[in-house]
Amino acid sequence: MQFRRAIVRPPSRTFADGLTASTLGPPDLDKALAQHATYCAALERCGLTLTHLPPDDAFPDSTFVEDPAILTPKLAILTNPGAPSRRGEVASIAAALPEFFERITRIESPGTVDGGDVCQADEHFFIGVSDRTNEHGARQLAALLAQEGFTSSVVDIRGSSKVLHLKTGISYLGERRIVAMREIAGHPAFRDYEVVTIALDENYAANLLRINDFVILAANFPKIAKTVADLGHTIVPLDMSEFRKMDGSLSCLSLRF
Ligand code: CIR
Repeated sequence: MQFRRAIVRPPSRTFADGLTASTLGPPDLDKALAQHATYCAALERCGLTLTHLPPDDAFPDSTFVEDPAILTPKLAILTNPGAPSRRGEVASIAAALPEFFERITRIESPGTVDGGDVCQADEHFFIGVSDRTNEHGARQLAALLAQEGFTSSVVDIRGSSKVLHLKTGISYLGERRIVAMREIAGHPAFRDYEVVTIALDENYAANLLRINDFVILAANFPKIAKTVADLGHTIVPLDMSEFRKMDGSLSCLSLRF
């Protein structure tokens, strides 16, 4: 998959009021802004042209722009986020998309979907059913993707306490390889793929970003960094400490297309 663009939005002054189950303490906004700027520079290094949306104090989690939309080459799908406090984030993402997409549709209630539950692996999409994405939403999304020529399969992660979204626990590395936390690595949906299992003490690094010729990885996870480098990838490590405090990871911070 080649990506050319991404949409990003920096954390706002209300960032620390967002949803989180983490026990790592409150985030430092200045540090988060610096980490976000470094993240944007890394996307540019991977060859992407960025669209910067302004920070939005009304929505503390709005820096996690991945969740309100799912982008395919021809169709943009606005989601209906599972957390009520995040539903209002969809409007400003919707306003940013017509510049790039002729066809835009949406997930309708009672279906809910968070973009973080949707993992694209070339022509196939894994759709996580989670505390945020319900079965109704997953079915709507699968039908929309099928119309675009994509296959999909559902991965139910509701029993996985450590996994907020499917992509908290897996990433697609390209070349039919999936990186996965141990607790979901054996899921039958992945049986036709090579699965690289993350060491338990590196679970946070399961969310990585393959962008064109690069792999962006959370910094300080040496085992997965070595594995990915040994597979021939050029690694871009990024300090994600402040976003991790708000249950955020690398993929959440951009919409890539
Ligand atoms: C939330 O709980 O919704 C945010 N604090 C974190 C969202 C992370 N997004 C993602 O994994 N795609």
